[in-house]
Amino acid sequence: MNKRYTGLIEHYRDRMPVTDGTRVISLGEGNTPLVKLENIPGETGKSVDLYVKYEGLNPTGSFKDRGMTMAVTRAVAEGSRAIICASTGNTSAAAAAYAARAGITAFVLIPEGKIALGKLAQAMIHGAVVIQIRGNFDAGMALVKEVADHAPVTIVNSINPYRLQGQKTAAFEIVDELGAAPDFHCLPVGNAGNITAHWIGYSEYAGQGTQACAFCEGSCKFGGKAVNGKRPTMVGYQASGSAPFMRGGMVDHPETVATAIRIGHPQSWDRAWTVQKESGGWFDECSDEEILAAQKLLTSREGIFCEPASATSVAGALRDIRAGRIPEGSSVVCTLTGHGLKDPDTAIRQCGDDMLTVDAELSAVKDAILNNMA
Ligand code: AN7
Repeated sequence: MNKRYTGLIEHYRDRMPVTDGTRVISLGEGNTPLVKLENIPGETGKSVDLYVKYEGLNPTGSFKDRGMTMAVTRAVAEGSRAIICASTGNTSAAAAAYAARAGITAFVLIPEGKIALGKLAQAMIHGAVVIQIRGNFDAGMALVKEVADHAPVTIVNSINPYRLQGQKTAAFEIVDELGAAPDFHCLPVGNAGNITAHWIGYSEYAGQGTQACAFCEGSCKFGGKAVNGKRPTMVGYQASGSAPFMRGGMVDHPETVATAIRIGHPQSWDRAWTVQKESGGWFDECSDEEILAAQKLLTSREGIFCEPASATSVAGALRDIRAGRIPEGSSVVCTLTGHGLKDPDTAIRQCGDDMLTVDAELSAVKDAILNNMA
């Protein structure tokens, strides 16, 4: 039977916190491609099956749509007229779009001058009330938590537990496609909500509880039957200038070219350590140079354009594959959390003056071609 795909809540309805009458706020999010890399693995000199989950192909261009469809659906069901978030950019883009769809107001707090151009454009064009603060994401997050006690607004940052319930579906999709969880799942880590959500999803599909889940008391509250007992080793990579999980404590002045993960006070700190312990995984860090090199490698060798923060997962995974920490023969999934078009400035800056300008004449264009054949 031909059934239209109408988003992840409908697709995984029996595993989601909705009831029959719930009005679902969806833009058709989820169901993103799991692309097997063909050219990059060979460069490591090791044999691995390396996949990327291309979350940039969600409706607003990042994985945040998975959490936002669930959080906004619940906010509307509970009668909320306004949502609020602090954001490094992608959460604000998703909040703005889903609020527009629902007919409610989105307030977004963003760090002045530190969000990528595409994300700012999204928040503005969808009609969110954009509040730039003279401070970073962590300061914005603290303010959002405070102001929610003084105004009728629902917080849709990932401290809202429904966000992670939406985001857990990315793990379901991977198991549905591969038949079982991969050996390793690598993600970029900022607030650590997404690595937690993936572990919740893998655990639910494995028929196991996890202490990382706000709803889970030994077994999943929304869970249907177990699908496959295998769970992956979870690996989280941070940008070196914003790596509290490597420093063992909060970082007060985070810096990185990957502005999406310019976060020093992760909101899911305890949960992420639980994920690390339960899965037997680890955290590591990548320099800005490694992150940008991985972004360039994915675009130029595989045709896949992700934003810098997303490339952190591949930068880290390639290093751990080369070093053997991820052993040969493993299956590895790296989440590419956001689309490259989110941050055109950084992409163009990466390429320097890699452009030819010639006269509008046949001979000039012909020369440009013949002088530049691979
Ligand atoms: C592309 O938008 O926190 O570890 O405010 O946009 O779940 O925080 C973004 C986070 C990775 C980190 N990749 O995920 C926000 C925000 C991209 C992101 C992360 C973010 P978490």
